[in-house]
Amino acid sequence: DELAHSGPFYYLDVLQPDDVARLVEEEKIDTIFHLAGILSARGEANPELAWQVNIEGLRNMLEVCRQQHCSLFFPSSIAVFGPSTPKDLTPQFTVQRPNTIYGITKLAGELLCDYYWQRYGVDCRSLRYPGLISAGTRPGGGTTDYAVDIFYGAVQQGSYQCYLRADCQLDMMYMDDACQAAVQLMAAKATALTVRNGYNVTALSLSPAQLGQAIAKQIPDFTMSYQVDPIRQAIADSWPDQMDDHAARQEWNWQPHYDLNRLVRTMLSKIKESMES
Ligand code: VAH
Repeated sequence: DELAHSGPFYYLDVLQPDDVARLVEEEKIDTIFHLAGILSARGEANPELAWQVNIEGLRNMLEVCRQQHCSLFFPSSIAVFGPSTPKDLTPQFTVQRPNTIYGITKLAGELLCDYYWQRYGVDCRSLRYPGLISAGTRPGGGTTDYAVDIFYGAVQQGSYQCYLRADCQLDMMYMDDACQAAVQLMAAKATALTVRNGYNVTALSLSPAQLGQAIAKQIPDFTMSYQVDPIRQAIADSWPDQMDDHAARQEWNWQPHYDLNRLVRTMLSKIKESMES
């Protein structure tokens, strides 16, 4: 509701480029943060939809940006890496053979953005996000969603049953850091950037057990149990344990501000607040 009343608000379908182009012209948009996408677990359940929204939707945005000289922010993901990618300190440039339709669409999206930059000079910029943790909206269809749902379980039931293994290490980031990184990247001098397909960015490398222990420090009676979902576990196992994001830190001063304890305290207080209102 807050977002809807924070400025002009329109419903758009990213698969209807003419509507997008008309709005860009009417509202004199100069930068598009293109966040519409089908996430990993939901994509595996509906690959056709994931391809349509994630690729056709992106291509439509790139065409609008090319024709109307807008800049484009494209959210890539750790999902662009696959089982053959080095898992520890995953390099900025390395093997990318994702085996999920979501990862394939994000990798193709990165290459499409790079192409529009090289071929047409469209100012495309992108971040390879880790799992994002936010109290603003409930997650939908991601593999890293456990890292959000666990907080609701902790506040509402004092317990959480996790669908990933206790030791499943994944990169994570609090949403405020994710938004800050996107705005900072789009504000950076173009001459400072050497990467146009997607910067590695991360804040925390976390397992469900580590997250549960940090929550238990704030809610002593909190308990965790595990019921592994083989589909989402297989997706998570194909992703890095921890990315190397030194390129982002060096080229445009990326720096997370939420460590694990601050993230846990903030999430618990925001969720308790939303329950009371
Ligand atoms: C997902 N949260 O789980 C998304 C993300 C790092 C994964 O792209 O699908």
